[in-house]
Amino acid sequence: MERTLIIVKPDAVQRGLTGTIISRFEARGLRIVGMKFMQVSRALAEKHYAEHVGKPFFEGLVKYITSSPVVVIALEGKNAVEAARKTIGSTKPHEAAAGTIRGDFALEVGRNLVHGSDGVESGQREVANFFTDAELISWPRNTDPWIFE
Ligand code: DAT
Ligand code: MG
Repeated sequence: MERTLIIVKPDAVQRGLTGTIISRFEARGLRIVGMKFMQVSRALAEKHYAEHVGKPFFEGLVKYITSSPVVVIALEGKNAVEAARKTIGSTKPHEAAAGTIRGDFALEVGRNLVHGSDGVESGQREVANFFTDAELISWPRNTDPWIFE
């Protein structure tokens, strides 16, 4: 089973969209294996967004993600990475399809509400950046046979 890191970003928490966003992933069938409310430090933000160091939007991105608390969630499931990305929608919310989180609730790239890992390797790496092993729980969910074949 793949794992992906979801971050309910500061704008989503401030706007009271945390529950709405979590419910989209829950309803999709992805299984929560870790979740916490936290303030992202500058060091963790720089590690998480290392691939964007040097880009013109990097400083704004770090400021945004560290500006206010977030909710981080580790999700598990078959094809969890791609499924979560599709539920989130395009990076630029004005281009995101209606029905996606960004397409329904956001307009600007710098206020795009939610992060989702972009690959199987980055999913593993990002979950490990935000959660200790003890904070991740593998559990058999009673509905799994009705969601996974
Ligand atoms: P995503 O968050 O969809 O995975 P990404 O990894 O390419 O997108 O970029 C990370 C974040 O950086 C993205 O959520 C918003 C910001 N960002 C990306 N491209 C940008 C751009 N061209 N201008 C401003 N911010 C940008
Ligand atoms: Mg990305």
